[in-house]
Amino acid sequence: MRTIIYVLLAGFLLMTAASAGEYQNHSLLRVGPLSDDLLAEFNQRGFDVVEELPDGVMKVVAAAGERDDLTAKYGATVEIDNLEEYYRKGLDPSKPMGGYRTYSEMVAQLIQFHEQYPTLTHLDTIGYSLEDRPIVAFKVSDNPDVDEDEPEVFFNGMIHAREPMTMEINLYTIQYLLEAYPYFPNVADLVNTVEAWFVPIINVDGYVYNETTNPGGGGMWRKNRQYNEDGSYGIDLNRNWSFRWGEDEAAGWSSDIPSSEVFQGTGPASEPETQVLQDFMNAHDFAVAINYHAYGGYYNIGTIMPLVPGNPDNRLFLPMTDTLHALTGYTINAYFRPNRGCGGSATDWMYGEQGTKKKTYSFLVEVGASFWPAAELIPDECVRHAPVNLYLMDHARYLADRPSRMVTTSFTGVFETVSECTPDYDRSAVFTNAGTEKPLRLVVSMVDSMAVPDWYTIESCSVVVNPGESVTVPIHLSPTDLLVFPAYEGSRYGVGSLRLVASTTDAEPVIDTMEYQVLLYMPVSDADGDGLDICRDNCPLISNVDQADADADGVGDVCDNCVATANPYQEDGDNDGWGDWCDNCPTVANPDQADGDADGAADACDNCPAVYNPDQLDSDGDGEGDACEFIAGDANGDRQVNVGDAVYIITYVFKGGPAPNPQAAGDANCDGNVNVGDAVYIVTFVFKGGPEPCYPSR
Ligand SMILES: [Ca+2]
Ligand SMILES: [Ca+2]
Ligand SMILES: [Ca+2]
Ligand SMILES: [Ca+2]
Ligand SMILES: [Zn+2]
Repeated sequence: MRTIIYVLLAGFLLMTAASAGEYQNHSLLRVGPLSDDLLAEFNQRGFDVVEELPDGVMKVVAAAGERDDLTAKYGATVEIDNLEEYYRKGLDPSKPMGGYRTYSEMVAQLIQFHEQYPTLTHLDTIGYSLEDRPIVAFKVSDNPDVDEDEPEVFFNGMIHAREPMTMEINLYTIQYLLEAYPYFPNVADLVNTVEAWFVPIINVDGYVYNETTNPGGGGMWRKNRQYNEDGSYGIDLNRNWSFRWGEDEAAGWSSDIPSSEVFQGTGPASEPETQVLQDFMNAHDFAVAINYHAYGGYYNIGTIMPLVPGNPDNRLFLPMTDTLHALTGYTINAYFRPNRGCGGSATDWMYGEQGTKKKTYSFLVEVGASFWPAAELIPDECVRHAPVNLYLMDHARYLADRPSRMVTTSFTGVFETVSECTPDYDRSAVFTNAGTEKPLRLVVSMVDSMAVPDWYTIESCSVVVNPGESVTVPIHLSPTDLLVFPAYEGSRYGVGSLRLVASTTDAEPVIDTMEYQVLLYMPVSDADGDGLDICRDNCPLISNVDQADADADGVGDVCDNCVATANPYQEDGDNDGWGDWCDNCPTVANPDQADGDADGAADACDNCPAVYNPDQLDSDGDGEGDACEFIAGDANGDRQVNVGDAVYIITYVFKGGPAPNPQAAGDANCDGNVNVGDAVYIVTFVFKGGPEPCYPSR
């Protein structure tokens, strides 16, 4: 497999130029508000609306072929004429793709991960694009070559070719899981009990096209590279899936006009990329999926099915969206474009298609604020989304046995955030058996991974609830022994779950069981295993049983960046590991704190690092200390050469007076020593017209 990929990659590097096609740039236009008639026509035409402002104004990313239509028919004004140029200017010109990985580099990275972690990873070509490039999927789990009976989660990016940050987020999460595995038991537990699959780039042809037309990054091609019958190129792969394909065409979210940025294709799953992904998901049992897009800063849980009033799955979606919002601050667009569906979208197919596979609780996220943010922003963006991916993996464990159909009941009461170090937690949950004809048995229990014996007490943990009746379940939780994984590295918070199960009391199959997830934010318990829970540990991630804190600033010595100086906030402006309050050079990173001449001025800050000059005098203000700019013969350092220097030398040599500083300043005749000869030389210079000190040797 590996060899095949290498060979294929080599081939593509040669192929790309030939497959480029006619290149056209994209523009950002401002449209509207439009009259109802014009809006209907606009929707029918199908444009890529990237932003909708409250007053009916829309921002549209348009291909060159659409621009004239938009300005002539809909009165659009051009905000950014050449988006490719606009984005390229924000990228580092010295780096290919502005610092984002290319398709080939992405594959090479996955190969490298696999070589480094063969027992935790599996690399698979799940199919081929229109132009015959491998669509590569990557699995992270224990026993990676076996399809174990474990919940599966699907992550992907770049179904749209101009959203490279989404590939980077996929790669970062893979890397995090693999690197954290040996160190964080909770991450290891996730990897061992869940099968995480990643397809960092779905639309490989589109991205390679952008690599070809805009090798410095900023390429704005979105669709795949299908040649359409009207001579245009490309089908929007996120309108081509076979759930409600083309159904909302008139509403404008997808289009049957080939040149449109949201062209749905000639039929459901007409494109090889779509077929590959649908086949892949049908062959697996993904409980949860998240589809990464850029940009916007929000989640979208599908446009047609979820969260329609009365959908019993709302109670499963809502706590998940609450958590996503809590982890990133992104908003939830449950009703994005209420009057327009998103026919043929991946997110809708994943959840809505329940015949060829079980339903997948699927999310779309629009990350960041740009198609091509500067590459320096990649790490922050990746770190922002990793906790979401970990959470979804964790949560998939409770959805793996999801029922294929739901009965109508309701459950209220314990959805909330618990603040840091809350000592105890008393809440109640109300369960109502509404709309069913059967008595239900309500069982409240911890999910398996949380089964710490004295973690909670629950009364009435198994009760029968008749149709139309409600019961109140008191719940007492103590955070002392919570077993949760940190929301992010070093976080004091974690995400835990409580499962309440209502099942029928007769012998019906388990398929009529209902499960409820209750998400609790709790302080992580003794993360470093030193026996002190996190609310009390003065160094929560490093084991320190003695809790020593010499300067009593609340930060344990093993964590303290100024062990002997009270600095509770641990400021470290130059980020060199030494707190500002004890850093011997707080403005320049100098982790070694070296001070070679032992004058108290660290070498990194010293204006004369090889000469002892605690006063750091710099009379001419040129940054070089006076001690380094000495005048030959100026033994006493008063910036003049006169008889006083001769006296100074005599005093030094014969009477144990202070040495010239630097020594060389006293060496008036430049013979390498300071002795009486230097005093004589100075006297001869001052009174008898002798040569200048060190003249002519310097
Ligand atoms: Ca500790
Ligand atoms: Ca301190
Ligand atoms: Ca410092
Ligand atoms: Ca010095
Ligand atoms: Zn997208």
